[in-house]
Amino acid sequence: MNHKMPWNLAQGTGPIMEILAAFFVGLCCVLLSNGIEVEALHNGCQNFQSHTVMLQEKQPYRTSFHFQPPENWLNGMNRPMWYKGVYHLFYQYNPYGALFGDIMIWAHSVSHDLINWIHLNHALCPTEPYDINSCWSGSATILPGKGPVILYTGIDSNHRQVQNMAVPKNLSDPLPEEWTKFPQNPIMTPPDGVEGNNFRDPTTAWLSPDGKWSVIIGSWSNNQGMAILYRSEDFVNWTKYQDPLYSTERTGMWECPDFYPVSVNSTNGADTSVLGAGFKHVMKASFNSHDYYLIGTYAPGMQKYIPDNDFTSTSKDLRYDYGKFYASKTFFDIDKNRRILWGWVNESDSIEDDTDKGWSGLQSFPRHIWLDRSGKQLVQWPIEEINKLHGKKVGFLHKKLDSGSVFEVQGITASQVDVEVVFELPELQEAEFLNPTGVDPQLLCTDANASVKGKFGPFGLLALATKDLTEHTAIFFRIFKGLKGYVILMCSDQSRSTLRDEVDKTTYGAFVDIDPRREKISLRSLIDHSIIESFGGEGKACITSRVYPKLAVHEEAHLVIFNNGTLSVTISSLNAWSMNKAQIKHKENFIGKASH
Ligand code: DQQ
Repeated sequence: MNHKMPWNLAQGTGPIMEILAAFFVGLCCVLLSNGIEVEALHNGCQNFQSHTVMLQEKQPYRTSFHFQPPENWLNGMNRPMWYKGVYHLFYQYNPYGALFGDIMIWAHSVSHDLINWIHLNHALCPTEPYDINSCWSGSATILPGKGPVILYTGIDSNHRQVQNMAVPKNLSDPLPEEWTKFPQNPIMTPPDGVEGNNFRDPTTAWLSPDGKWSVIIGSWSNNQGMAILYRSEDFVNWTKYQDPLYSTERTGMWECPDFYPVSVNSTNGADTSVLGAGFKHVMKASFNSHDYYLIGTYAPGMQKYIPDNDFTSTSKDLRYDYGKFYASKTFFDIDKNRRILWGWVNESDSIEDDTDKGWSGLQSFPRHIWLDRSGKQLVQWPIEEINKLHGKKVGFLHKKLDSGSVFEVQGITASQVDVEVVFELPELQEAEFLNPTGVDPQLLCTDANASVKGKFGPFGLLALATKDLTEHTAIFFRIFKGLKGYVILMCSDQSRSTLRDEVDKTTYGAFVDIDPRREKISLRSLIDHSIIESFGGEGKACITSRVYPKLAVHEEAHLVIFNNGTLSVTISSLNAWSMNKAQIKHKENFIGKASH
């Protein structure tokens, strides 16, 4: 059924942009001139304000430079965007408590630099039959020459997942804080064969060469995870395409899909609609608690995505992060010509402790993401703006780490630090043999934790460690000779991260696709009180963990380098920066610098 538009189309026909112009202008005018004041003047979020909790001063697990709301539960991201000189972060939020809630809303924060943030009023809250039971995830699309449109999943009065649309109430506002829901919502309802609880999380839309917009919705149907494709000429009336853009029997239900081009020969990003020989396409899906991705080719003529390699349901499948990282989204930062990835990093603590501390969930540090030169995987690296928070630096070059050595990196605030260490391995040929075929790196790291001696490794960092090392999180490498070259194993071992028992201490692991004969074995870790984000091989493998030391907090935390292998390794360089605290405040502190 075609939605009846409550406004006249712009004079002089054609095409899409005029229809869209009419949508924006018309929607605001109709709503305002019709005097639907509740809709026009409020977004209903005034009824969903949090009961402000005074969090205990100096909580040991609050972060200093990772984004988190002042209190309560945060989960998966809604697509971030850059608009009129300001970065916008929308996220899933329970305004009423520290656990996932029956009523979820879109919270909204803004930033000039992706580091310091201002919390604005909530953007979308359940008010209408089509979203009365929650406003779940979705994405923003910036319509060229027009402005942002949000597509989001509403949980309707029948508890069905439906897709809805919203636009800024005031398009001239450089910080669109109030969002107006489209009166004809929902614009998509679960199609035949798709259950009402398996139809969610619209992506940013892209414009195809035939002039139509496309968007995908995460789903599960006929035992297949899938990206259901919808197409539209006017961004208002959407038609389901006969086949999904991609589907597979080797995954669960797809949450928060993401689909975007990556350049084959540069680290630059590209707008979601970009096509051409110089680009591959990434398809990402969140399922089974992890964010998996494929690299492949998008054939817009056939409306098909053709991955270079399919999912396998094994540990060989590519993941953004091999630790705790879920429901992520990317966006194209047109200002700096890069694509940025953010993920939700959930707690590993007990429900009782989450409730007591009054909050749950963080955003990862924003990561610049691009296609590796090999074309086989993505690479991620903390955005350069992190330098703004760098405080005192310590560093050294060429230090030999004999077997059994342990030494402290002194002079930094070890509970909030950015550290990068590069290792050299003399006598590489001495490495033990490992046939990696069919080996799950996480199991390998679990079976041989940091206390188990090898030849080359374990060596690496002990983060958030007590002086006597009773508590520590070990992020380390083991190097093996493989069938063809070398095998680099990277582990994050949480088993001794805290003396507390009730915490999930799962160990994580990944193989890092580097050749130590030619490439550096490097490890960078962003350590921030209860989160450690680690980047191995200059961002080829990432592992994020949540840890809750009992003793190694604030000034009692230490950063230590260790080598528990029988062979010595050399640190070719180490640099560590104490991190300053990011400013994350409420909106009265925002000094608008947005451009019009
Ligand atoms: N969380 C949202 C859903 C999404 C899931 C609800 C991802 O839209 O599928 O808060 O964590």
